[in-house]
Amino acid sequence: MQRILVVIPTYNERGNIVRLIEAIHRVLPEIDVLVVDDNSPDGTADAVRTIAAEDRRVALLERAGKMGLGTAYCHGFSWALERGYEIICQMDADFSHNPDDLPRLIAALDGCDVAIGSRYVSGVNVVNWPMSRLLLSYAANLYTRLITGMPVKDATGGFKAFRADVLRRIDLRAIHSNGYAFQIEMNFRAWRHGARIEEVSIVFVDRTDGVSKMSRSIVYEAAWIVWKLKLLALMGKL
Ligand SMILES: Nc1nc2c(ncn2[C@@H]2O[C@H](COP(=O)(O)OP(=O)(O)O)[C@@H](O)[C@H]2O)c(=O)[nH]1
Ligand SMILES: [Mg+2]
Repeated sequence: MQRILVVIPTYNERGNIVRLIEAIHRVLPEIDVLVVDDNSPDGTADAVRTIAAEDRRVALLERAGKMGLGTAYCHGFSWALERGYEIICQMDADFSHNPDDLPRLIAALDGCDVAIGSRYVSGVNVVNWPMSRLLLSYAANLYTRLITGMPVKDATGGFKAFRADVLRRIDLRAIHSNGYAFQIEMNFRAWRHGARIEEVSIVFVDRTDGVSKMSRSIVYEAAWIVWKLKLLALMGKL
């Protein structure tokens, strides 16, 4: 049995996180869960701490304040590597990513190094997003593919599974991006390191509890990161 960890970043997810951890363990009882919370004002960390005190499969990493999704993941990934996990998954706390899809994502790693839960591998599998947000996401992915040449249809999604080796090869301390840019950067760096990437079809459902932390600056950051990555690659620095 491989040691598997799911990393979940949280900011004000009190209405979701406990139910999500329970749902994950209903599907995969042997999996461990790490929540990386940025001192959420709604007390998300308190809720997780209560579970972690009784359940050895659950751990909490607390940071002093909202420092962004990307660095939260990098902290979580480093934590996982230090503890010898062999497979590291990532997912949002808001049920946009269905825990029932985790087994398929993990199973895909039998034939690849990074498994990406993909909304666009078979048509468009997004439920309850406003058309404007869907178009933005779809266009962002076209743009990313065009500029970087990376053969990934859903490069901005946040539901993924990595073999630990891939994360070990990536310099996590060099990553400063957040939001969509972070997802693109991780895929790009893994791809440049020769990782085999596979997309697994998933359905993404918009959150029903809590609010999105999506902002204009996250979009600008993603638009810029593809050029930065391409330039770094051309200069032989990636
Ligand atoms: N630790 C941490 N988690 C964050 C931060 N920003 C967003 N998240 C979490 O990242 C996940 C995705 O964020 P979300 O707002 O749902 O983005 P969206 O799905 O693109 O609208 C959720 O689990 C959030 O709680 C942050 O600054 N720090
Ligand atoms: Mg969300």
